[in-house]
Amino acid sequence: MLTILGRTSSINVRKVLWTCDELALDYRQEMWGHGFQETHQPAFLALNPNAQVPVLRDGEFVLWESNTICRYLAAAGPETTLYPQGARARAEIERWMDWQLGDMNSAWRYLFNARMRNTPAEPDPAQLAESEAGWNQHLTLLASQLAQTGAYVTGGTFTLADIVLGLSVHRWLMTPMSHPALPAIDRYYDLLRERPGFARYATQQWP
Ligand SMILES: N[C@@H](CCC(=O)N[C@@H](CS)C(=O)NCC(=O)O)C(=O)O
Repeated sequence: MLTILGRTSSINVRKVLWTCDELALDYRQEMWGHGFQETHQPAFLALNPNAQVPVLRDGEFVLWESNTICRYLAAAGPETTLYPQGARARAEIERWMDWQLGDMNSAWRYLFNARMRNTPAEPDPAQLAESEAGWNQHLTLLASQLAQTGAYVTGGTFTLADIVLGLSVHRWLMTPMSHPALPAIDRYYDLLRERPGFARYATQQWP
């Protein structure tokens, strides 16, 4: 039995939960992280020295980093369209997943934390403007990719890249800031809304 350690309110935990739903995997969940069990306890640090959620346990095997966990889950079972075999097909999906984690996340952090978490309580206007511009620039780039594919991030098929970027798009739309008109993002959002996993892990509120 798989165990997912992490609170459902975390966007990175939701990626993993949504992936499990798409793959119809059984799992048990332990609530760790802000508002739940404290991740700086030795028992948790032994699993993830970063003190962050999510963590996956698959028997003796322990894994942290949300996007890596999603890829592991999809690669460990029979082949699916979420993460098809083949170096190039996988690289296209992985590129967008890496971009989400390594690039887009850095852009939104200051603005999101200030507006949604009140940290810092008195944000610096220049840093807010920089974060907003950077976040919008990433969404504009994503929109131009979606305009080319006409559907999902890597083409006509829903993949792991859409799980991680779908949650990011939802966060962008829900954050109070200026949003440039990006019809390809609106169309993408409508497409994602048809999926039960999106309704469950993006639009539904979790404690
Ligand atoms: N790069 C890591 C980032 C994980 C991360 O930032 N987790 C946050 C929640 S989204 C966390 O553990 N926060 C501390 C807490 O909830 O106690 C990943 O993608 O798994």
